[in-house]
Amino acid sequence: MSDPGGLKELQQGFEAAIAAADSEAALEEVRVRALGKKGEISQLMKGLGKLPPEERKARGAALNRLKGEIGALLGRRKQELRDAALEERLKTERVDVTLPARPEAQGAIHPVSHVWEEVVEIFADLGFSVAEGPHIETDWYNFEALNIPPEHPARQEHDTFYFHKREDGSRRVLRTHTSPVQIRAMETRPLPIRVIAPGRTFRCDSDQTHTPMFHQVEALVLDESTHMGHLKWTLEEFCKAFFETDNVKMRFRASHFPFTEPSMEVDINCSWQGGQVKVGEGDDWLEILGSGMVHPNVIRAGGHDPDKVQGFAFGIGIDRLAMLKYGIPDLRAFFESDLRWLRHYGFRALDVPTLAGGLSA
Ligand code: 2U9
Repeated sequence: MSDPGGLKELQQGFEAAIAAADSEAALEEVRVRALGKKGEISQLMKGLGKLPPEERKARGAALNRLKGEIGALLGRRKQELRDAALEERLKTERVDVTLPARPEAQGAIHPVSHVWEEVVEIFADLGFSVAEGPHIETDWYNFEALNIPPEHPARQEHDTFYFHKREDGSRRVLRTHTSPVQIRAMETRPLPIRVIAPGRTFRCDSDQTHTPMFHQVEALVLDESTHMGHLKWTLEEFCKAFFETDNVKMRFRASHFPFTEPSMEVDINCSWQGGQVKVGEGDDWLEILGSGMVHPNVIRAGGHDPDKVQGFAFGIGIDRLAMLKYGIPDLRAFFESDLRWLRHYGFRALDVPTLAGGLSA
């Protein structure tokens, strides 16, 4: 084939330069020299217009072919250089996945979060699902539906945080217990209902054993035939699993709550040695929760017929459970965000409680 205007030589020159380019930057220089706006091939193409028509066609076709071939070569070489660079990085940046975790990882899971997860794990195993609701509640969900009318003495005991009155005279509250969540579950879920509601609760109270924000888990079981035997069994299973002992003894004491009838407070046996409480041994008693059969008025408020359905409920303080299980003496330290405290009482991020792996392991 003829080589009008020495294109072959030009092509060979660029081919050599492409092959010799040992970095993407060097290759880019070659591309600019050949195909850039002022590059040699571009310049030749610009000169086509000055040629007589009979030469222009053949020359144009040859230049186009050259442009295509050089472009393809540049592309291939670019990929080669990239592959080689990646290969080099993979060789030098190898990670040894068997190395221990870096020592500077210092986060810790708060004991309340850990106990929260333990409790959820235990009740999930017993067939309960988790229900959630808003922290800001109406008077209806926080009080009225729970059989606590406006003048009821329990309103005082709840030390409620109130919001400003609205135009219609109503005022919202920060929920004083998680019970409104169960009312909402009764309104929306089909029977049988088996839910727990773990969450933050708020009361205007602060001393050695009370903080304005604290954590509760409450439970509700509702269907046509649930009775107090089911309640006792559920609580026994919970205590055995949570305190990781089969020996725990329970004592039910008659009590009073507006939302349950009959109502019982539950104590477990414990011993005190050197100021430390041990659950499941000894003859002392420790109150850990309140419970009862759901009051007919509450069943009605939740949209059900108390002549047809019945059930039980109970409430436990999560912060108190954490203190008992992990020997933490002062409740107020829970919410002071002191890193030294958290390092001492916190859990490692990978110690997720599971029943199979041991809850507190
Ligand atoms: C519905 C019906 C009944 C929830 C209950 C208790 C007893 C109770 C306290 C324990 C420790 C709160 O954190 S604590 O101070 N709770 O004693 N709670 S029965 O009863 C309900 C809730 C919702 C619809």
